[in-house]
Amino acid sequence: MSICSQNRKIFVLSPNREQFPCPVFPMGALELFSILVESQKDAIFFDFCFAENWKESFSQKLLSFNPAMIFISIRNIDNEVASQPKFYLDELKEIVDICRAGSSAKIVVGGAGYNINPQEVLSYLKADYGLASLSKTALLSLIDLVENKQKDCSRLKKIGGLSFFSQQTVCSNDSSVDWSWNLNKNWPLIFSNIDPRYFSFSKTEPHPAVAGLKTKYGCVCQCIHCSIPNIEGPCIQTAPIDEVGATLDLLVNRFAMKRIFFCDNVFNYPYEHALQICQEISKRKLKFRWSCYLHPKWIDEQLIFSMKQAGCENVCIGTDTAAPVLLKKWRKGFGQNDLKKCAFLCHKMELPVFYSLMIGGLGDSPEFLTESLLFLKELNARFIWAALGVRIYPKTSLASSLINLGVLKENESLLKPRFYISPPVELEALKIIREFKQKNPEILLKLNSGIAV
Ligand code: B12
Ligand code: SF4
Repeated sequence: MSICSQNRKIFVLSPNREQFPCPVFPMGALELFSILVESQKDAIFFDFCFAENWKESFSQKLLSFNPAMIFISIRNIDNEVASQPKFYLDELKEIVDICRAGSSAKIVVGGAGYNINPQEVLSYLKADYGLASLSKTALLSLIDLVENKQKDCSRLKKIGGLSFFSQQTVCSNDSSVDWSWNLNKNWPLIFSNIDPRYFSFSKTEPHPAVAGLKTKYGCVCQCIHCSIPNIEGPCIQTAPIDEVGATLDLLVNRFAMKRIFFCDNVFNYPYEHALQICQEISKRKLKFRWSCYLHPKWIDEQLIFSMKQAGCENVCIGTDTAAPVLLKKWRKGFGQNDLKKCAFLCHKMELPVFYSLMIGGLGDSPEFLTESLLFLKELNARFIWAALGVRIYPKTSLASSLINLGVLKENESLLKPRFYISPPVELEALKIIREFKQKNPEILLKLNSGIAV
């Protein structure tokens, strides 16, 4: 067979069907798709989110397109809810099985969920390859090897961040991941391939669609439980301000988006970047409402004022705890004074704050939980979202501490969700929360567990 007549079609799949708390744009998968289209690849995109009878419709599409390679974007492994855990990889396994039954395509997995635990995800799904980043060089090298049917291990080992099977064990080029994210994206192509149902915002819907937009990758904080350094790498990379402005313009003026969530892990770091985004929104006179994750450390009156001016309607603070001992132990990078200053400025600018608590983390106690709740009350908090139990992620300080304490075994699998809840809190948490709610009915306190309080 001549090289020209080879099948070079590529399928890009976004299997995320989770609708809670809202359907989220398959941004990562579409970014991958757009890199392939720009590189002259014959690619098509399939989104499972709103697909009815997804198994049949996908099987049919697979047969008619007959791809040589299938890329699967894995956003979530599980829902991080201890009392009602959902594990998404079994459905993904079904998708892989359908791909195997209906084609001889090579299957490549990647995405945030994949990066949390690359080797285990690859083994579980029995895909052919996993890629830790969206490096164009790595992507195109892999496609080239597959298209030319090269199975040479030494060539596979040269592809940064690639995991693959060699003699039935997973080999990983972990040390050579290229963490340079594509910050200049082909947004018109990405957005024009998004299912219009993501855009159909309605106030009456319980979980309205909100456009997600990421303006930076990475996080400089080192919270002990967090998986982000494994997902996005060790450095902060920011998108150029005019690029962010032009994308927002497109979302607001061409796609009529009324609400946007900045998906950055921390919106206000680097501080200057956040400030410039607000100024860019105001300069372009873009009218939309938005929200973000705010870190209480890097704020001042000018930033909060500019955020409000630019249409910010509320901010989410991943407080986790407000007890000083735990703020330090969990390496939150801020203290009670930062929280106070942040609450004061947001209150002054009439910017509602959503606080989130992580109940039952390492060293938590009924006293610390009470201390946190009373401190948030002192800050005039009106919305508190509390997670009961902490999802233990691999390669985190929390996991290492739990191994040292004998709670986890060395090398114990954390692929299927494992949660930690410190024993004294487990017994008391609901009682403390119910009492607090009763005494403070003006505070909307919700638990992620689905348990009514
Ligand atoms: C913002 C955010 C939210 C927002 C989303 C707002 C919105 N409208 O978009 C909200 C608050 C709604 C949310 C909800 C949830 N989230 Co969330 N979220 C995030 C966050 C911080 C950013 C996600 C994002 O937008 N990324 C931007 C896009 C561009 O990146 P991406 O899709 O990951 O793709 C990149 C790469 O991964 C790669 N890539 C993607 N696909 C592929 C495929 C291949 C083959 C390759 C090579 C590369 C590749 O390319 C992209 C590079 O630009 C991440 C943490 C993080 N930093 O990733 C958590 C994260 C994804 N969320 C997580 C979870 C658990 C949830 C919820 C289940 C929580 C809950 N119980 O409600 C829900 C699920 C919602 C849903 N419908 O799926 C977890 C998933 C981990 C896990 N345990 O599975 C994460 C990783 C946070 C964490 N704990 O570490 N989330
Ligand atoms: S600030 Fe958020 S993203 Fe950064 S390490 Fe802490 S929990 Fe993770």
